[in-house]
Amino acid sequence: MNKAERIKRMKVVPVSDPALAKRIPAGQVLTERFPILHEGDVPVYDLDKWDLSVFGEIDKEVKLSFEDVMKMPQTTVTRDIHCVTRWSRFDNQFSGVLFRDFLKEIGVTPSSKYVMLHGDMDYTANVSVADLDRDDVLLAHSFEGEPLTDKHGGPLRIVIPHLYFWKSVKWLRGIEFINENKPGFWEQNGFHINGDPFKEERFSGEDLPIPEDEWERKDYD
Ligand SMILES: Nc1nc2c(c(=O)[nH]1)N[C@H]1C(S)=C(S)[C@@H](COP(=O)(O)O)O[C@H]1N2
Ligand SMILES: [Mo]
Repeated sequence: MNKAERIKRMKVVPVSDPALAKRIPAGQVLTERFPILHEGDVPVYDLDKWDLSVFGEIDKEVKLSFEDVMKMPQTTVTRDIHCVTRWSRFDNQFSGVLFRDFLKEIGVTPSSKYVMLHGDMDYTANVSVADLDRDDVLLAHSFEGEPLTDKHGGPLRIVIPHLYFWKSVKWLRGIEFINENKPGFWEQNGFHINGDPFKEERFSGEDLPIPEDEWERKDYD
């Protein structure tokens, strides 16, 4: 495939409108497609056995079923997302439970400032409690009104739209409160501890060679 064909397949959208251009962080391109990116296999679940653990530096540890999560107050948010492999996508509508509401529902007041998110298959991402305590951070079970597909992290993923998308852990199974910030999977592998796309917090040290067509070679929905 030559470059022109690749770009066509990526459905990169040129943006000239300054109001829209402002929404694209430096070094990103806009795509209409929704690439699928992850390490390892897509897990297969029996929803009756699926659970979500909340543990670590909190007053009580909690284990929830999928039904427990679905019974909590539901919110829909529409946000832009930004992947460190350089694609951004506008107006993604996710539904689920705001992290904020989730904490209230389970009656947990964290005393720690950081969280390690745990996803299958052995994936982790670190994030601060402040980055989760916002009006648009969701434990999401649906995308555009449909249950999340397994490749996009169903039955439950977290969506943290204001950070690079590697922090939005798919197949979320654990929320661990920790006293000191420590790097998760990508953060241990050269990516930035915080990951704010508008500050271009991509790498922790030297730039890593992410091929230009890294995400283009992946699957899409
Ligand atoms: N459990 C898990 N979650 C994950 C990943 C992963 O490998 N495993 N990859 C992350 C990365 S690097 C990205 S860019 C997004 C991709 O989400 P998408 O496949 O829905 O586009 O998921 C993130 N969440
Ligand atoms: Mo990514």
